[in-house]
Amino acid sequence: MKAERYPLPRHSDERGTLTAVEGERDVPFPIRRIYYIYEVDAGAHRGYHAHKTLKQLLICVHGSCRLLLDNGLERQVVRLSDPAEGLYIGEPIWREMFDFSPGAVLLALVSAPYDPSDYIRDYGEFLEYIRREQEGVE
Ligand code: T46
Repeated sequence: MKAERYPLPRHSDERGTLTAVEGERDVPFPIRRIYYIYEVDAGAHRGYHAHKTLKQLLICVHGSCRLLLDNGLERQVVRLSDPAEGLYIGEPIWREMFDFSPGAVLLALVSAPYDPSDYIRDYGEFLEYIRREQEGVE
C-alpha cells in the first residue's frame, strides 16, 4: 500500500506547539494547492474516488477521522488524529473518509491545481486503471 504516515516537526514551548510543512522537504512534492474539509456531519462519508496523478499529504489538524484506502489489491483503514502527522498518498489509491469527530478539520496539501479530469469516481474504472498501469498499457 503506497500510503504512508509522515511524522511532521513539532516546535513546542510554553506557548504551545507549531508544525510547519515545506514542499519538497517535509513532503516529496511541491505544494501547489491546499484545501480543508470541516463541518462534516457525524455519519457523513466523503471521497469515493482515486486520483490518477495527484499527490497529497492529509493532516487532521483538529479532531479525528478515518480513511479507507484501497490500492486495488488490499484495503486498510487509517485513523488520523495527530496534527503533527500526515498521511502521504502518492499513488492512485481509492479513498473514503468517514467517522469525523465533531469539529474535525482535515487539511490537504496537494501537488497540483484542481483538475476534475484527474479523478476516477467509479470503482470498476479504478480497478481497470490499476490493471492497465501494472501492465504498462497507455
Ligand atoms: C481527495 C479527498 C481526500 C473545488 O472546487 N476545488 C478543490 O480544490 C476541491 C478539492 C474541491 N472543489 C469542489 C468540488 C466539489 O464541488 O468542492 C466540492 C467538494 O469536493 P469533493 O466532493 O471532491 O470532496 P471530497 O471530500 O469527496 O474529496 C476531497 C478532494 O476532492 C479529493 O481530492 O482526495 O478530499
